[in-house]
Amino acid sequence: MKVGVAGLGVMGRGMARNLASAELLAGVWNRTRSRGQAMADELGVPLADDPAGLAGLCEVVVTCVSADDDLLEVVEGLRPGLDAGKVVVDTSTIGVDTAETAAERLREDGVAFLDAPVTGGPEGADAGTLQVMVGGDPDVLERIRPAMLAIGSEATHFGPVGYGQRAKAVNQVMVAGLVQAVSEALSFADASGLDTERLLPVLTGGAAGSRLLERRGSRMLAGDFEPGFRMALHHKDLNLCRRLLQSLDVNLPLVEMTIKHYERLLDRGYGDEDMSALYRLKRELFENGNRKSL
Ligand code: NA7
Repeated sequence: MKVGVAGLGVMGRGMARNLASAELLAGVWNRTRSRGQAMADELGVPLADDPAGLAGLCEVVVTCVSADDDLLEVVEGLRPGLDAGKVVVDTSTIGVDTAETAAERLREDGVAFLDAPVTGGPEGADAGTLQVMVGGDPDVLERIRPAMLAIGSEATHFGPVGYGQRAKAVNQVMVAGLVQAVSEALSFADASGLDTERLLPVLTGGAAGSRLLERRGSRMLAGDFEPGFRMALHHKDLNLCRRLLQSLDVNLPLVEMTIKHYERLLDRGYGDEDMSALYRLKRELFENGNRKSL
C-alpha cells in the first residue's frame, strides 16, 4: 500500500515518520514548501509540488491540516490526482458537517473518505501510539488498517462519516476538564507555599493522576507553555463541541467556561502557546484575590 501525507505540522510529521518506518510512505506535501522539503529529505521520499501531485503518487492520502476550510481546500486540490478506488483519510479535528461535505465531494469521483481524528498529542504522533477514531465505510477501514496501525496503536470504527469526529468531540470535552483541573489545582498548590516538586509525584501516583498532569504538570509550574497542543486548536475544537451540543439543545458548563477562559488568553496573544497556558489565568486569580471570577 502506498500512502502519502498532506500537512506536515506537529502531528503530521510524526505520522509521516511512522508511515516511513512501516515502509508505507510514498510521498509528502506541505503548503509551506520548506517544511515539506525538510521531511522529504529526512525520510527519502518525493515532495509533491501540489496536493494533486501527491494523490498521483499513492493509493491512500492521509491529511492532517488545521481546520474545516483548510481540509476542504486540500480535498479540492487532491481531486485532480485521485482515481476511483483511492482513499482519503482525514486525521484533522473538524466539524461533522465538513467531514460529510468532503465525503460527498470525493464520492462523486469514486473516492472513499474516512474521518479519522486522533488523540494522544504530539508525543503519541511521534511514538506511533495515537488512538484513531474512525467514521466511514468499515470495509475501507479494514483495507487501509495497516496504515492506521503505523500511526496509532488502535483504530476504532464508530459509524458512518462524522462519527470519528463525534468521538473526538467527547475526548476534547474531557481534555478541557483535565486542563481546568490540573491548572487550577497546581496554582492553588503553588500559592499555598507547598513544595510542588514533592507534591507532583504524589498527585501523579494517586487518585488525581493523569497523563496530562504527568506530561504538563511540572512545565506548567515552571511557566513553560511551549506547544504541545496549541490553545487556539483546543479552542477551535471546543467550538466544534459546542455546535454538536447545540444540535442536542444543551450547553455544557465545562465547554462554555473553557471557551471563555481561552478567549481571554487568545485576546492577549497566547493562542500559539500550549493549552496548559490556562495556568496563567489561574495564577492571576491568586495574585488578584478575586473571589468572583470564573
Ligand atoms: P499545526 O502544527 O498547526 O500544523 C497544521 C498543518 O496544516 C501545517 O502543515 C499547515 O501547513 C497545514 N495547513 C493549514 N492550513 C492549510 C491550508 N489551508 N492548506 C494546506 N495546508 C494547510 O497543527 P497540528 O499538526 O498540531 O494539528 C493538525 C490537526 O490535528 C488539527 O486539526 C488539530 O486540531 C489536530 P503550513 O506548514 O502552515 O503551510
